[in-house]
Amino acid sequence: MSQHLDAYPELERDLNFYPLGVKNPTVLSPVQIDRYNDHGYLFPIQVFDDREIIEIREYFDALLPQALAAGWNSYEMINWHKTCRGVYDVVTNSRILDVIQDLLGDTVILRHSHFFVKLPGDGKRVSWHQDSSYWPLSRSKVVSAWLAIDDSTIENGAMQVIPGSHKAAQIAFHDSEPEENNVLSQTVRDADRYGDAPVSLVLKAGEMSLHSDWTLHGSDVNQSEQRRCGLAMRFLSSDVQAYNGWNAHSVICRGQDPTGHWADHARPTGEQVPVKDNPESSMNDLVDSSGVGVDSTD
Ligand SMILES: O=C(O)CCC(=O)C(=O)O
Repeated sequence: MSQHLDAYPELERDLNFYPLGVKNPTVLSPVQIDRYNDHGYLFPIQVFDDREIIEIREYFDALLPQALAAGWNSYEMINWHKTCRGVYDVVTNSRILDVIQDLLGDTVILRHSHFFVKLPGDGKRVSWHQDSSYWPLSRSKVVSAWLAIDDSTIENGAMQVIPGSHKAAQIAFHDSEPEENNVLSQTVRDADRYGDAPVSLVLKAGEMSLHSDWTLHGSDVNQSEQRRCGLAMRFLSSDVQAYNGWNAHSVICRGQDPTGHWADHARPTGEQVPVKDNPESSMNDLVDSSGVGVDSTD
């Protein structure tokens, strides 16, 4: 399979890495912000206490069977904040937003949300990749928060990152081979060439990690009997522009978008599982994901 350097050459995106951080952070320390910019990730960050995360997990335990019954697989629950009040309430939680605001500034926009649910025995991995490589956005200035809904361990396939890899910005990638069992569709080969030795982001339920959109990351197959559920939330500010309709699923969580470019979905009134074969809800969301179910260059 051939190697690619840019999934959207026609968009002429700004593919540089931009360090983030405000002058007077309120939650993160300046040292933590420097670490994020130097290493391309930060963890663990405590968000929910035991009681709170148990409540969130129970909510998710009830949502997952409904998703599967509606025909979604456990990696396809994308942008459900638009129709499920419980998901919306997590992605707009003020403790998460306080952290993100220390990196992005006063305007915080949730661009999309994505559950990555590794079920025991599902055999799926997430091959080494960079998020910006998939996304038709410019500038590349997105911070991802990954909230552990279950404990995330080495055995159940915790996410791994290559420290410092974000500084290279776009790295060449290949189309994933079927035998990789990749949830997504791009693979960066020999990932450890691009930074320090891989670090496993082992998290307790209720903690989250942050990673830059250029940080090389991935995760191995779940080898345990325990589910590994994480909710990835992608945040940006109004100085980022989306192409191909990727501005349609957002929530303006803090501040304002003077450009009027970003959608601002309201808090859902209840719990509505998206309909799988509805092009309005499903296909846009699939194309809007990190490449789930679409070709490598989507
Ligand atoms: O949950 C995983 O294993 C991978 C998540 C990921 O690729 C991401 O959040 O960008």
